Amino acid sequence: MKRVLTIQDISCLGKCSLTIALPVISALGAETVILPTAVLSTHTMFKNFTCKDLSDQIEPIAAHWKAEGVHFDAIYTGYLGTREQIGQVKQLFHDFRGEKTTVIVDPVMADNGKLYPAFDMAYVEENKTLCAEADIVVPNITEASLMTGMEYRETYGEDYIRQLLLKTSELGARISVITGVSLSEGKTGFMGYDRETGEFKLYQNRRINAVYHGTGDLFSSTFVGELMKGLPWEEAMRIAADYTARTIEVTLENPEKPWYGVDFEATIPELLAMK
Ligand code: PXL
Repeated sequence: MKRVLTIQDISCLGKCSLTIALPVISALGAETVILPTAVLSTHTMFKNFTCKDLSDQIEPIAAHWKAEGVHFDAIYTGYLGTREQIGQVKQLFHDFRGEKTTVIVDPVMADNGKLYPAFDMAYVEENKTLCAEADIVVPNITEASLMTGMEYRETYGEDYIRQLLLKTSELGARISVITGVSLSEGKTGFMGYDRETGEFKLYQNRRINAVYHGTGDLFSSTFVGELMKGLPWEEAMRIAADYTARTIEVTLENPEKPWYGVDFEATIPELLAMK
């Protein structure tokens, strides 16, 4: 069985980061080892959330795993708390990266043109150095524009996304994928670039007009789970895009009108059947 290490916060209530990565990657059939970087009462879109940083646990946990000789097929990072923690995560990459380990970095820090409340430009700079260590990076347009210094645009064409991808790939990862790319009315998806082959891959499916928290984490976690099944990256991404769109659709139909996260629990059976 493939074994994935995922490093991100645990927001106890809120359906994002580890509370998405653990069930989704496990459901897709890979053992999911978690390293919680902080415990929050909720994600940071709630008011008055509590946060306990767990940075001081990272090194002892890693030391124990090293002593146990643990191997990971993939290491996937999402929301991290501080610049110092990014440094610790880079050390983990060095400690646990085997020849066949795929490192996936989702540089979670911003969306819709804005940084999340906890972050500043110094954090962006540090995240660039994390992306440099990855095999695959999956920023959204806001994160890619912040990291490359390119202007953030709400309306754009394929040329802008290609430029953003080329600049993102200069950070160092072999594969760069920009998520939330909408190249025509009513469509959204991703565009990716493989630096070794020079190929661009574009996928667009239906766009559902709703914004929910945690959909980036759902997308990345599904991507990692599908990748571990042995799919080529663009196929794994396509399923992640289809599954995320379907889950948003189902969430919109919920009469309880959830606002803080999506009903991925309801769509996991569909995910398992997706090809
Ligand atoms: O979904 C990204 C995310 C993860 N973790 C925490 C967050 C967010 C987005 O705001 O606040 C704590």
